[in-house]
Amino acid sequence: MKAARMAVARSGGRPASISAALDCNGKALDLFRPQVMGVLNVTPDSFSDGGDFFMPEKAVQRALQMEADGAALIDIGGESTRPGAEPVAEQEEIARVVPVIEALQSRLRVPISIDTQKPAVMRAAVRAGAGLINDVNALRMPGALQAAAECGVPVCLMHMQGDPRTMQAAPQYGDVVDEVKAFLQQRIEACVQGGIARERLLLDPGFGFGKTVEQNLQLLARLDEFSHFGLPVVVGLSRKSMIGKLLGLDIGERLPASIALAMLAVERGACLVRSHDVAETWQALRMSAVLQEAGKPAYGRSRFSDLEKQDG
Ligand code: 7PM
Repeated sequence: MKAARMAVARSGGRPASISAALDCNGKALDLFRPQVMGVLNVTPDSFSDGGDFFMPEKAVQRALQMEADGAALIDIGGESTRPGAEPVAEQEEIARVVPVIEALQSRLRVPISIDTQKPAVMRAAVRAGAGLINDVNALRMPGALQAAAECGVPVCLMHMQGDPRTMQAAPQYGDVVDEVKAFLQQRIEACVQGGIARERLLLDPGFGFGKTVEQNLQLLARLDEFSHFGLPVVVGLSRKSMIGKLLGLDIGERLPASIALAMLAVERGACLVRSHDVAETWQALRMSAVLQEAGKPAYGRSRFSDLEKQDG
């Protein structure tokens, strides 16, 4: 499947939405309706799973469960990007992710994304079967853009101000939405210049990566503006600290607000939602898809007959 795609449709005053299937190293990522990207941390220090899934076999079981729960993509990360986190050595990161990708590649129908900033990890992961590069650093590490171009898989470009060690110290912007858009525009241009087709790019405003709560809220309130690039918009809001700060909730208490934020993002044009809680998030997004479909002329509905059949 070539990246023949992209009907950017405007309907009924809603933000532009993307209709596309992306070729991820031979596996299709269906973006015809909002989808869930399931988070699989393979770090010993991961904030949300306490390292429970650091054992390869546990990680494999968790990924298969996420696929069964409705994930369209499994995002594997071997380096914590937690604010204040120390970088992980390249060989250590490869040793964490590659065995898990190799074990999963033939057992998963859905593609795997590799959450990394490092060119050597990108190459090793894609060789092992990963089908998408999810880089919170938007391919700014030396050699990363060339590595991604040579890997030939789609790339999610995320905005981050500063680096994970220091980014939450004192984030500063003029207009945060305008600056994040300008950054992504520059990165799109750098990618196209470097041999990555525009059609292979996805965009993410990077909630929580060098942003205050107020700046995160601005980005979500105006998320529809990111659809104007005509590329799929990805969001990661699951369990993030803005929920804790706004509502006074600990990490284990943030699922309802995470689902609400996922829905609000989809309403504003997001088509891929990164989540730790796949079953719950997918249930919510399916309702969004059903309602979206109900607003279309009757002849356009057949595509969603499978959604109706899953009832029960
Ligand atoms: C601590 C704080 C640990 C935050 C991990 C995180 C995103 C991502 C992450 C995102 C994309 C998390 C984050 N967040 N990739 N990777 N977008 N594309 O909440 O927002 O898992 S790490």
